[in-house]
Amino acid sequence: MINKKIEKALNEQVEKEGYSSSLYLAMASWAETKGMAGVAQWLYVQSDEERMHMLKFIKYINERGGKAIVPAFKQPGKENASVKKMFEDVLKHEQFISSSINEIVALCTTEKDYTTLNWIQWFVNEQVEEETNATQILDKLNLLGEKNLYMFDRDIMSLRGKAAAGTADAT
Ligand code: OFO
Repeated sequence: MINKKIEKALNEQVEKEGYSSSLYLAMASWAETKGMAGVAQWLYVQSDEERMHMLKFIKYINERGGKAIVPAFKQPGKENASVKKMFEDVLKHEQFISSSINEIVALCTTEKDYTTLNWIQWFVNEQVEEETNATQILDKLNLLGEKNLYMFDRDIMSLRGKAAAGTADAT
């Protein structure tokens, strides 16, 4: 059974993962309207993956005798200044999520909740991958330069299979 402090922290993470899903969905939709099918596809898959992360938290809270709360999610921005700025925002957001997961790890230690500590390791590893993916995409953008967005869009399309596999892992 999880204690109230852990339950609260996990429920806060439900909100953060759900917001991540909305954020990437909004970015996907924006990219689609700009004709960037590859970027949009990558972000749509990413949004699905975040929804799976949210579900993992919801199910774990309930399984451990807590009560998962599905909150209202704040509305993400509608516009992005550029593709590069958008992926910089993705990386920044993932760094924020990593620090949030690390705070839960620290809380599990102080609360001596070794079951949740063990369970959350999946997310610790997942965050390494999330930050690496965003960094690699920014590296590609820097290599190609923003003038070569068509090539970048084609290239990111080839990452779709890998991202989709990540979604399957999250179930
Ligand atoms: Fe759920 O990993 Fe991104 O936010």
